[in-house]
Amino acid sequence: MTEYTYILTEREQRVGIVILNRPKELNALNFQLVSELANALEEMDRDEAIGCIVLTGAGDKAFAAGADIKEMADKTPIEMMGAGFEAWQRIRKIHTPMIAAVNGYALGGGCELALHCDMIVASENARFGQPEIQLGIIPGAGGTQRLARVLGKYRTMEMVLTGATLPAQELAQLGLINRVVPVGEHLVEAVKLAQKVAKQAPLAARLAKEAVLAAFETSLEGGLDVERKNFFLLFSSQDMREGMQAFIEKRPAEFQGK
Ligand code: CO8
Repeated sequence: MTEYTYILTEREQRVGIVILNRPKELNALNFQLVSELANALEEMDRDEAIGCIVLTGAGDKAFAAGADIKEMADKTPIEMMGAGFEAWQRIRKIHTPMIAAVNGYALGGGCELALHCDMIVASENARFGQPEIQLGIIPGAGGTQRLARVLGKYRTMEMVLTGATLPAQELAQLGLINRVVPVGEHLVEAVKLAQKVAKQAPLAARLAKEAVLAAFETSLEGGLDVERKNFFLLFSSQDMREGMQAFIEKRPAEFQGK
């Protein structure tokens, strides 16, 4: 795997792990880090041996405390649109299911990065928030939209308009987090969950992700179309034959990703 400056990559069986690695700066997302992250995720996305990706932050204080404020402070809109934004678009297009393993702060772009993932496992000490308003800006990587779709208008308004952070337990009750686990166990638990996803038929997992995301990105009619097409498409896969044959023969399925 490629060497990066601000991230680390690892592999546990069929699970790819990406670690944001600027712990002294609370893993603040500078442009190079986000670009490296997009590269690493795309590399894993192309790798047939990886069935699920876990994204986490180095150190014990933060998943990521947001975009790098020191780097952004003198940027123009054009610079933000180019170097700043393009990599986020690439992260949004990753097909492999992704799980955020969150410890400590997930703020601003850090919260938005967790929201780009398909599931979130958080330590008891995790706090999520969109404090951009305190800097005179607003969330720029989907926070207003993705939070509103999960939490609804009123709670999202409070987070975005006051910059207040919320603890993992509260957000779990509101449906934003899959599991809250004891401090320090976020990565282990996220990898366990990822292993369960990674042993499924890979094509089905990718097309299932695409179909569920369509619920947030299109109308009901559009989402049902995606589901239907993906459902029929899977009947052309060898894994579908294998999955059903294995059931009939009462044995575990051996999926090949074909
Ligand atoms: N950017 C740059 N440096 C940071 C950031 C950040 N977001 N967060 C922390 N750091 C640095 C601090 O400056 C400090 O460095 P130094 O030791 O050199 O002074 C180091 O990390 C440790 O931080 P603190 O001393 O502040 O640690 P505390 O435990 O006292 O506080 C907090 C922790 C509360 C998390 C605090 O660091 C904080 O408020 N950070 C900023 C949070 C924030 O406002 N995030 C939103 C940023 S804006 C954003 O994310 C927009 C996303 C747009 C995405 C789309 C782009 C196209």
